[in-house]
Amino acid sequence: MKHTLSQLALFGGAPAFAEPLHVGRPNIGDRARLLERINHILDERWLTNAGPYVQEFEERIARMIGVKHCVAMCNATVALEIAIRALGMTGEVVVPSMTFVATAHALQWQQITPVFCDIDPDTLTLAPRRIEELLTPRTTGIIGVHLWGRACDTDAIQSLARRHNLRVLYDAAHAFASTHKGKMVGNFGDAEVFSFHATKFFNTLEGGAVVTNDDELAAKLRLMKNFGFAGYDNVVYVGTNGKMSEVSAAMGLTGLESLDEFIAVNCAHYQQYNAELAGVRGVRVLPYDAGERANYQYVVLDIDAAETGVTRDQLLEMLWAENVRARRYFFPGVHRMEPYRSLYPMTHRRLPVTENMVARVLVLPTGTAVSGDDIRAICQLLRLVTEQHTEFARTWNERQRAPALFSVPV
Ligand code: T4K
Repeated sequence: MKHTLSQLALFGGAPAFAEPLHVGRPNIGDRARLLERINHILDERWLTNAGPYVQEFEERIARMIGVKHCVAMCNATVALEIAIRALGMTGEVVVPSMTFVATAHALQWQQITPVFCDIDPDTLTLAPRRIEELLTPRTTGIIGVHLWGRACDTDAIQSLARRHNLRVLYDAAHAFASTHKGKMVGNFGDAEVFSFHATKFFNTLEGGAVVTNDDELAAKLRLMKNFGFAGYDNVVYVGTNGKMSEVSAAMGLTGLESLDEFIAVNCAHYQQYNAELAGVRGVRVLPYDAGERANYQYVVLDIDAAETGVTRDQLLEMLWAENVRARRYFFPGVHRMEPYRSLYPMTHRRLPVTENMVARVLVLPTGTAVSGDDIRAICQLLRLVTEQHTEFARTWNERQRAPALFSVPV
């Protein structure tokens, strides 16, 4: 535990952690059970192409979510691309900029214009009243992102979509196993996409899925993720290769057996962060809706620099020096990344809430690789710096004039 500013690694002290503490450290389920499944895959010599584990995985997910169809894929980015195409989205699609770049890339990759829409300051998801003013005759759909597991305003988006005859897809990469309005996420819009990437609280190494209650759409998705094959030698669509492998499905089936445990650990960590940071001025842990079931996979701080006396980026740099690899998801906003900032250079003008939030958020490590002691030490660092912010700022400025001991590789 550090109690004085001179102990900070930024100012010459030893880092609080000997090894880097990551935000996206994977949760690993029962290793013996996983290896047993992998051995079975090798024994059977059935490695991919809708093998038995993928089928079982899809059935398990569909049952758990309460949807008619789960189509497992190789990752969520390809799943988004395929869902966008299967839904017939073309022209322009409204999407938030406060998201991982993959949401917009999945559109641009298919020559569809992502029309960036601002977010609601409370939910940080698409602001429905901002969507309407962006609609043009070329608009064919809306992609909402359930950011950090908090669901979009699905009612407002649905009624807007109905009025304007638009398709609705949700990027639910962060919201697996969460509920919204008492229903499992996966049941909203025309379809929803999950990510099971290594950094998600539940992973299939790489992986993703599209879930839907639409039979016709599901059939199309299945064809499209398998080159458009409707049977041997019979291709009926232009398709791609979006298939999940058997090893990924084995990882998924094994992880599902520990899902409740992963969520319980995330929830305990989230509560500990909340308790330890209570009373730290200008630092707010973004809340989860207590009335819903959440996966608690992201611990996101909202830093009000006017209150803390230090900026989000100063806190980030301080933490990295201590070997805490906190992240600024999703700085600087997709609209400020290429190719979007060159293609649509004025977009930032209509995204004031997004522009404000990307400068304030800080995502902290959680998951089964993080301990209660780790969290206590991280919170103590934040408390120390914010309580002594005047002295911190003075030492920081002196350090700026001296050769840097450490800098965040951004
Ligand atoms: N939509 C949304 C809203 C998303 O957030 C994402 C992905 C997608 C769509 C697309 O889903 P996928 O196509 O990936 O299924 C990471 C993940 O790669 C990405 O999946 C995720 N969102 C995003 C939020 O985070 P990076 O560029 O930050 O990854 P990276 O390599 O910096 O890893 C993050 C941290 O995790 C590092 O501190 C290291 C640690 N890590 C990472 C890996 C891969 C580990 O400890 N072990 C590992 O195996 O994007």
